[in-house]
Amino acid sequence: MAGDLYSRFAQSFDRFSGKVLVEDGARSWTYGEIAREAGRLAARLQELGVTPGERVLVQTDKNVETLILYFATIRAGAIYLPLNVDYTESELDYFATDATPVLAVCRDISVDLFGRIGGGAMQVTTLAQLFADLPEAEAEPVPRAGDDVAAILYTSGTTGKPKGAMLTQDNLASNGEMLIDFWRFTPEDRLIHALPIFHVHGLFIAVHCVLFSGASMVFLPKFESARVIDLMASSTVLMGVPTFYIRLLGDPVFTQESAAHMRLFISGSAPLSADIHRAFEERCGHRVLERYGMTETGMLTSNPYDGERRAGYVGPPLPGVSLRIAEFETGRVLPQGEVGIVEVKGPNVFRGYWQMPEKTAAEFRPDGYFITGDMGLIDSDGYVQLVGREKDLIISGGLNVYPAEVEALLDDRPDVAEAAVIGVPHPDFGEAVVAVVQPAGPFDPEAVREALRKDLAAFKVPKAVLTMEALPRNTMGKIQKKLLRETYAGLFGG
Ligand code: MLC
Ligand code: AMP
Repeated sequence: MAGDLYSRFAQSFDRFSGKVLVEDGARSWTYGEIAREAGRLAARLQELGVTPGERVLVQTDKNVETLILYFATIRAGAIYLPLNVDYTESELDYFATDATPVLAVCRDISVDLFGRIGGGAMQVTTLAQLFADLPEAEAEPVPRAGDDVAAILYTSGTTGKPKGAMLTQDNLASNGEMLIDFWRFTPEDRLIHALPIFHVHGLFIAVHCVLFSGASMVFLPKFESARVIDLMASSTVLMGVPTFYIRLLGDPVFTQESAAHMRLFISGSAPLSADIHRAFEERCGHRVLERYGMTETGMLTSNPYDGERRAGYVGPPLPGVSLRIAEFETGRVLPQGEVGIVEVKGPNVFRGYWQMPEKTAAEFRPDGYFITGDMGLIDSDGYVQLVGREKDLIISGGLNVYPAEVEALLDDRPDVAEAAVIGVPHPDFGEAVVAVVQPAGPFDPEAVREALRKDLAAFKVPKAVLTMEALPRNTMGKIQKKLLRETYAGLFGG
């Protein structure tokens, strides 16, 4: 197995040197050009004191320079730490303080903010500054061991603060290598890249499938259905979250003809409803290939390329992934067909949470299986069906929101006696974040939403804040979130 991630990058950079790797609206870059820029940028990172194992924090817009920065960071042997551009100052301060990066690369408008956070210990720069007068001489790739950390991606938790998932060189290299075979990527492919590049899906899954196979991609700043439909005539693959497919179906311009040149539509990061799956096939003749993964593990299961792509199922475990269903409380492995917690093991499973050995230990079974927090079953054909989550988590448009984080901010307010944050069905985002509040006096829901915006990224801010005289509780005094979810299921039209 590849082991060292940059060696795997370099293999493609050399082999496909003259071929286009990426294009945006303005220009295209060949594999060779990207490799050369990554080599020069790695030299710049070294000039700035970035040494192997140091963290490079990145909060920039989606563009090709950021992609080169990712390659350069790996080439320099450092750890890439990408962050959602939506994060607020308090969220960023936590990440910077926890990860102690040596360098932060941010947008021009955030330079002052970055100077204030993380104890002021890191150097702060922008893409423009980094790329100005790059050294001519490229840095030599720094060799790394397979279990050295290549990237840290923060995921929140049901309790407490976000945790930095440490993904190793081999986690990323092995998952990418397996996927290009499984999904049949070739140098003839052209991927429509409309996902953000601060998550596993857009950064590792999409980019590595293209890079490892010698394919090319069109980098879009964000998903816009009209642009995506336009590009289908000259592209072959779209990778996205269910909201992409919902929005394509909402666009009457999208027809069988629009999709005639495409070979594959992949969906993941959130459940794709069987209805959307069927409606998509009816509209354009393609059966979406749904797969399942996590930040901590990369890709875990996938519907088959050739066999039956079953609506409402995430498919069998991918090659190299061991997946079992167990009883959550005891870890007892359950027989086929029974619903339990999904547990996984394989070369794709992360090394642990950054500086949180206890939290890491709590999420692995003694025999090394990682407890995903997802509930599911394996059917008689070996297909995995996810039926819910043990973890209290809302997935909105493919982005995770942990109710506990929003509830903590609400509960701190003097006008709130108690709050429960739930996910309710939403026609565009799949699930939407909703807060149900028991007020402690005069209460203005819009003012509350505005206040939350200061501390929370926009996607975490409840789309609705509702009030109740008293939150429903069970006999143990616990808030009955299930009942709340049922009560408000029709809030956004079901
Ligand atoms: C944006 N908003 C969202 C949102 N995205 N709200 C809830 N959920 C979301 N996902 C906010 C905006 O800030 C704005 O708020 C309002 O909602 C309307 O935004 P929009 O213009 O409609 O959103 P848009 O920019 O079009 O983005 C929607 C989206 C995007 C679905 C295209 O969120 C997206 O690309 N999601 C993909 C996320 C992803 O890559 N997940 C993979 C995680 S990895 P306001 O208040 O300003 O109006 C993983 C592992 C795996 O899960 O298995 O893949
Ligand atoms: P993240 O922490 O962003 O990596 O989110 C991972 C979670 O997304 C998983 O634990 C699942 O709950 C969910 N997820 C990913 N893919 C799918 C899918 N195809 N269907 C249902 N849930 C999914």
